Amino acid sequence: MKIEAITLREIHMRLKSPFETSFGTVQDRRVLLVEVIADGASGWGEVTALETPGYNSETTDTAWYMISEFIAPALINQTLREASEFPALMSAIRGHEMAKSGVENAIWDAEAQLRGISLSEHLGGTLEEIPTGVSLGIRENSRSLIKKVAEELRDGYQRIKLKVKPGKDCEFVAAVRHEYPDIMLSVDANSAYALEDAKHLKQLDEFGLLMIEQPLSWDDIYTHSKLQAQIETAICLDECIHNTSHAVSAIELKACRIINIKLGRVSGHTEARRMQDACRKRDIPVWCGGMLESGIGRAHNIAMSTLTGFSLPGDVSASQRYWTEDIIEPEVKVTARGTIQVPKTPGIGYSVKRDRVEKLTVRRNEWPLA
Ligand code: OSB
Ligand code: MG
Repeated sequence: MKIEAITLREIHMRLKSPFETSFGTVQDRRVLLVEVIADGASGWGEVTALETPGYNSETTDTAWYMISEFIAPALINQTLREASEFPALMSAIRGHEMAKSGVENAIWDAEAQLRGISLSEHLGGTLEEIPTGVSLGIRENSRSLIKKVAEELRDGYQRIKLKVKPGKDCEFVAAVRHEYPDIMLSVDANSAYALEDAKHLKQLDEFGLLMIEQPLSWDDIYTHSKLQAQIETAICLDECIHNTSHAVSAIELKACRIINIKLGRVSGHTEARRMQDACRKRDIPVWCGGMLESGIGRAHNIAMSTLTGFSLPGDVSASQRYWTEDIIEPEVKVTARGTIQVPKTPGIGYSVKRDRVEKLTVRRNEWPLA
């Protein structure tokens, strides 16, 4: 596969409503899209970095810089035997997983199209529909949260995840659990607590949560092992896990019992596939996390979620939950039983609305350089 052209663009999209986490609130998304032309096929990828470095150290602007200065120049005109060779080609560039992932995933899309198969099949996925859940931002009070949970359950979602932070945690969880004693429920703290909060977090044990996601520091696996020893609720790691070696370390340290895999955080499909396999062999369930993606990132998440390690519902929900109009067609829809049907057409299986992308574009870089 010869990499003949690369286009990097920034598009602006406004979320239907603000999304609040323990590290801040986002509504106006600055999303980077990558289009790669390989042997004449056009593949698309999305960089899932946020606008600010509150989730991880990358941002829209650091990814723009890394792709423009290092990743695209190292890739253009190269010939790859397979998309899975991309990480080796980028091994001289440390970190910047989300920047790399946006580019690598575009190559996977192009490669699946060249083979005439869906990206899901190309990755080795087997599920024809994937179970899905939702992630609910922090709310003003538990009454409005319960109302939101009711809507999502009505739409069929199989698992509800509540964002929490100190001062907006146990009381909110207790209220939702009281209203819905039997739903699959979890919480996500995005690193808002410290080990000293162990006693406080232990109060969550009585609510029968599926998991508590990333309670402690974004870059500290070891301290999570100390917390996991003190609470019954399963810890799920998100922010801490950037590659399979991190995942194996966390499992062996007993720092978590579940892992969230995000394509961007782990640098793309090649590493995500390796990670889910390593977790499956160790009986650690994984699920697909979300980063408020546009349809392109969402389509990649759906394809990845068809791999056998993904045994829990992910944060992959309908386009309409986020956007008044998505940039792909058809938009991502969720069935009444809380699943997404996996497309069977070649590549990511959704078509990119080029006109709409063009309208939303605020800047662009192209290779080969003119
Ligand atoms: O921690 O999973 C997270 C959104 C932005 C940053 C981090 C996270 C999230 C979500 C939303 O939980 C997932 C989604 O619906 O895309
Ligand atoms: Mg998370």
